[in-house]
Amino acid sequence: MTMDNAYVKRVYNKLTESNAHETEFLQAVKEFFEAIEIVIDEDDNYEKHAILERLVEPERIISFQVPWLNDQGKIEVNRGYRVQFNSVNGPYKGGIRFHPTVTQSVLKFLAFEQTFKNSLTNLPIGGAKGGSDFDPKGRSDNEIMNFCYSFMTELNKYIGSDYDVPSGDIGVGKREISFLYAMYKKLNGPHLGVLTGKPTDLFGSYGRTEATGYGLIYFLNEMLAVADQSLEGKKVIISGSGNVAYYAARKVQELGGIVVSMSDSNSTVYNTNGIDLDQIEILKINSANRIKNYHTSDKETKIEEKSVWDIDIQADIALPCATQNEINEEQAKRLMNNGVKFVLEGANMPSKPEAIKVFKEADIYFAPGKASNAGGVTVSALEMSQNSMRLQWTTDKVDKELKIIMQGIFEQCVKACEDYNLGKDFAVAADIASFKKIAHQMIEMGMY
Ligand code: NDP
Ligand code: 2IT
Repeated sequence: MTMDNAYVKRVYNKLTESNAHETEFLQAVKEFFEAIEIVIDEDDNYEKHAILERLVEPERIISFQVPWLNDQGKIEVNRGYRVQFNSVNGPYKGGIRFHPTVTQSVLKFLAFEQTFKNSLTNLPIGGAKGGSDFDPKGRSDNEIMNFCYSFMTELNKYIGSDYDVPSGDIGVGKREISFLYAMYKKLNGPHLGVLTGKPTDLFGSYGRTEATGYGLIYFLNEMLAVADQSLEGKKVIISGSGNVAYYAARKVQELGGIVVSMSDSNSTVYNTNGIDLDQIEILKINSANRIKNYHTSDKETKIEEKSVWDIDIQADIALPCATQNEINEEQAKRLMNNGVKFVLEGANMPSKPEAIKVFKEADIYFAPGKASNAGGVTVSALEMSQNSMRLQWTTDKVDKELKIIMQGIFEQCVKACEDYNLGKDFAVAADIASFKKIAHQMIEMGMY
């Protein structure tokens, strides 16, 4: 795709000048602008109301120092951020990531995408993301606690249960959310809804931990149905072995699919007859454990110190669930050669633009993260509702709501495909459907 519309081109060129080093952010905006150009062409009101200029500028970025004490009694210092990108659709909402690759550019791309993802859920949540370049790997519980307390000592000034509600992302699960929540409470008194993804005994929502992975598979089910197929007997490549990957894998298996691979940043375990998810669970419980320690006596199970995308595995479906830009052009071609017909993004922006081009040329089914991984933030928003109502729904009720919302997102994509003659280009469809909603809200509110 190209950028032909003069307004779109002008805003993008200006953005590249003012954000020259923010490569991930520019990548996300470029992909989005190319997709929505067709809508901008239809109506000059978007330009009149400066919609694009306002959409690419975060409403606020908070950047702060995080000093903390390690187990050797030494002070370490990291950088913390919260990017409050867009509140048109409600209170800022989005995860917190702890990973050494976190930069302002990464968080801006994630918060930008979150704005549109959250709009697709039809729940009242705006877009945000936060995090730190802190590396939790190899740190003790005590160090994690010290870090989280210090992070929240500063962040607490800028968030609130009706204002900005963080949750988890890479490197941030229930343990970290509990520590963050504890410090928020200490400083501000009890505010149940200020973080989501809490453990259920702290009134987190049942089903939040599983939600992103399960939601991804509910979305997959809708896609398979359109193609007159089902998960039964399908071979599924999954990357990553964290929160999203693991629960996606469990749901695949529950619905009769065969998980043929999982990975971490060092290694991949694979077997075309299926891998043992109980082994992955054991590795997950001890976070210091790695895929290379996967225990098996099955001669056909192989473990290699390679990315899953660099290994030839015959499969029907691929679910990238690790991190951004994990699939390049060559790796996308390998997937096509190995028979993959469905690629659904569990991670945020895991496919490079060149990889997406390969998928589109091969005319396979492709679902962009902002549609297919929206299950996590969906149940986060349901956790906000439950906390406001001072009650807790059953797992079953949450799961039913999640399914309905994932189906709703799928239908919005199908409708945009029909309205704009997009074939099955769900990547463009998700951008168009969410853009039109947010732009309309902005125009209704005037300059906002
Ligand atoms: P976790 O921290 O639970 O797991 C991350 C997994 O991805 C680990 O297996 C990790 O391996 C691997 N990984 C991380 N970084 C890299 C890298 N640079 N190269 C290769 N592998 C890597 O995170 P989540 O499962 O929560 O998140 C995974 C993806 O899903 C992210 O893109 C996140 O933004 C997205 N997402 C998460 C949601 C949630 O609710 N948690 C909701 C929607 C999207 P290792 O242990 O070796 O680092
Ligand atoms: O990328 C995402 O959607 C998340 N990490 C979940 C955000 C949330 O607020 O639950």
